[in-house]
Amino acid sequence: MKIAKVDIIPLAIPFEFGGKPYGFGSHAWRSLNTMLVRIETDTGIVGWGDAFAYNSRRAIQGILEEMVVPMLIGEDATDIAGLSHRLQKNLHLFGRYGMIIHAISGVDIALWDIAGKAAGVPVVNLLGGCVRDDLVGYSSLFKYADPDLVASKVKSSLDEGFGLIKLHETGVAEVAAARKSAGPNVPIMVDTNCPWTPTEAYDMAMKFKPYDLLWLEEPIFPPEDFISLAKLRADSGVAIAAGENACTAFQFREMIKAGAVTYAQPSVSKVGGITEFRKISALAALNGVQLMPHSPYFGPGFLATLHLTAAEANPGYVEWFYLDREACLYGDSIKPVNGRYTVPSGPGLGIEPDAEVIKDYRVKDA
Ligand code: SMN
Ligand code: MG
Repeated sequence: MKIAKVDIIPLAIPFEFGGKPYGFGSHAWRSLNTMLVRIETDTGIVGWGDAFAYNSRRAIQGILEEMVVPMLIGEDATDIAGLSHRLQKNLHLFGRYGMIIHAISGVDIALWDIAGKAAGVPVVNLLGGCVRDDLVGYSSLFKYADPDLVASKVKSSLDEGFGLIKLHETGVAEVAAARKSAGPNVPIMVDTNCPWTPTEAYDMAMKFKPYDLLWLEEPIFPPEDFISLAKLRADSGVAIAAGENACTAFQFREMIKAGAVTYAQPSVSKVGGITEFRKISALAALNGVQLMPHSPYFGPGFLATLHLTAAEANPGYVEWFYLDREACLYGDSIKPVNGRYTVPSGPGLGIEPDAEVIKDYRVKDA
């Protein structure tokens, strides 16, 4: 079964979150960028993947179209590990940790979708797991930098049935407001996106202590300063989560070896796809580290995360980005019910993307 055709399809789906727009990169995020990778085989099977693209749409599209796709045509679609290895090896000069691996992630996810479809089973079955309906989700709030808004989003998340909440805040007042709104028993996580020096991070970890966080996420810049993260974790006694900015199992090996994390957060659309994610899963299990997948996505990468998590002996909590999207590739079918997800049971990733949504939200300038 050979790869016959590859299409790179950029989507931008507007969203609302009820706060002041912000984002990493050159402009505030007002739409969810999804870089779809559609791979078709010579037997007519179509697989879908996506590469991380939130504020890097044109760059990731360029990498895929100019550097990756030409290497795929005519390759054996069933040789997923081999292909991933060859792409990584051939492109290593252009950066091991970043957009090259994000691009390869999209290809890898699509190939796993094809593998499941060729076998007639959901990807979770290929990974040794089962279709299930009890994966626990958490509500991942956007950044509001406003205690009242944070309190109200915590409340609406709980009203919708979520049992755990993650904030994207750096202020003590916002964290305090969330705890007050949630009450003492709801686990709260705080994601800071790498703002602080090690000393500042320690100071903030101490200030957050009274609010009893399940984890503090990415408190230190740069994210690969695993030694400082490990020291913070040991000195503060606070559980640390990180990993969404790490790529490949090799970087997770360093992170885990350093003792940097209580929770490792591989992002399937960034780490190198399902192939690398599985290696990270094994590494984490061998070292007593709990996986907590990073998945603020609504495309194939999100489905891949459900399949991967359902194949874990101790599944982590699956992130649900708490915002209102104008449309979704999979309609409402992936939305958690009472804070829980069902793993799609169809072959491959289990659900096909909606052709109308692709037509309506395809970026025309690309
Ligand atoms: C995050 C990162 C990138 C895009 C959206 C959200 C955030 C998370 O760090 O963990 O959800
Ligand atoms: Mg994060």
